[in-house]
Amino acid sequence: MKQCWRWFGPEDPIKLIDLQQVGVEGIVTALHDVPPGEVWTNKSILERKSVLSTAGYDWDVVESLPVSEAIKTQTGQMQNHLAAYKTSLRALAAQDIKTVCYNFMPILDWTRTELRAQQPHGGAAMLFDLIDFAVFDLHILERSAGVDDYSVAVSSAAYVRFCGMSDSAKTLLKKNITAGLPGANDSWSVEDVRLLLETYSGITPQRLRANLVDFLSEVAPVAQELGVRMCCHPDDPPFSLLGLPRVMSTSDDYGAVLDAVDLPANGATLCTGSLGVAQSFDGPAFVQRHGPRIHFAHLRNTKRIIGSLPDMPDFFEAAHLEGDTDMIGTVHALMAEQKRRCAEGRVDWQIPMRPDHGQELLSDLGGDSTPGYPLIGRMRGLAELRGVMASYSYMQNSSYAKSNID
Ligand code: DNO
Repeated sequence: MKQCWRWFGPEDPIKLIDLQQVGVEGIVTALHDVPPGEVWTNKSILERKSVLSTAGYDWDVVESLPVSEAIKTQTGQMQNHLAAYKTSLRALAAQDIKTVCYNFMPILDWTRTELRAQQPHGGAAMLFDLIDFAVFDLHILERSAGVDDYSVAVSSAAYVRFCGMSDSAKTLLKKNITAGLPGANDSWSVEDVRLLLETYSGITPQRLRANLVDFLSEVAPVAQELGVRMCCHPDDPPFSLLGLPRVMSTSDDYGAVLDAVDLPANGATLCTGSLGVAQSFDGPAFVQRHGPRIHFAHLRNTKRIIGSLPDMPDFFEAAHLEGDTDMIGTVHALMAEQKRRCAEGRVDWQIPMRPDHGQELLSDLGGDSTPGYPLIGRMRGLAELRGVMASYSYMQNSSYAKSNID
């Protein structure tokens, strides 16, 4: 797989040129300053491309070309936003940038309650705790329908925790949860979040899925013609929060959406960290089922916390080879998929991957990296994943392995 790295653009505290030392082969980035629904111009794409090429890199994957809320809810400026989306795809394809990731999560992108939870080894990791989340939902946001979404045990524990929380702890919790909102650097007020939630009243999961299929029916044929591979990122975490619908949480969700618009351009981003929070997730089986349509892989591991609820588990972001996901099996399955594509003569045989997220380790601690995206933690993740890939190739190709290793 092509060993890529997410870089947030010139504002990223990690310098592109340093990534050569990390062994990074390709870059995943986006024009984060362009609001969803607006066109990515040729000029801005070219500018970013030339910054990358000065450091010796191609722009391998766009993550993300965001889908606006108007498209997700089919309201307001939807038609203009769809037109802008297609224009941006054409501009990207004209620069030979052909892999485009997006997600269809309402309002929230990823959600965690702690961004830097101390780990026994001294580093820090992102974490989701349902009771903290319920404190935010029931007592900070005061969402009235929230009471129906939690068991009595969770609601009571949330009440007790809220009563014992200092004002600064409440502010930090709000900040951590809203870090996954669009434009996360702005400060979101509780009122802003309430207004956003209202835009989804009456949108059931069935309706949201239909809206996703409508979006793909419009856009995937254009992508197909341009040779662009679109790849939908799963819900993170893979269950409903704040009463919002979620429709890309399981392998079956992917099956339904990939079948509904049956074009190679309508593909998947396999994010093992997001999907892997669900107990039912089976990484190698996901690759076996959807392999030809996986255009991008986010390799990350999570560990469910023992004793938490099976359907809405607490979890933390584990080291890449240490969580609940069978990472080695998943990487092997992806490598086998590449081999299959080569045999088929597919030009896009190589799957771009990136070490998704990383724990904060050593000199990452106390630094200013984007939550989940520290240098050393991701470098450790990439090094471990590279080892798995290298040993797979070795076992496949070396004559020594063939004759001496069972
Ligand atoms: C979290 C990421 C997500 C993902 C987008 C894709 O760190 O995996 O933000 O990039 O949801 O659209």
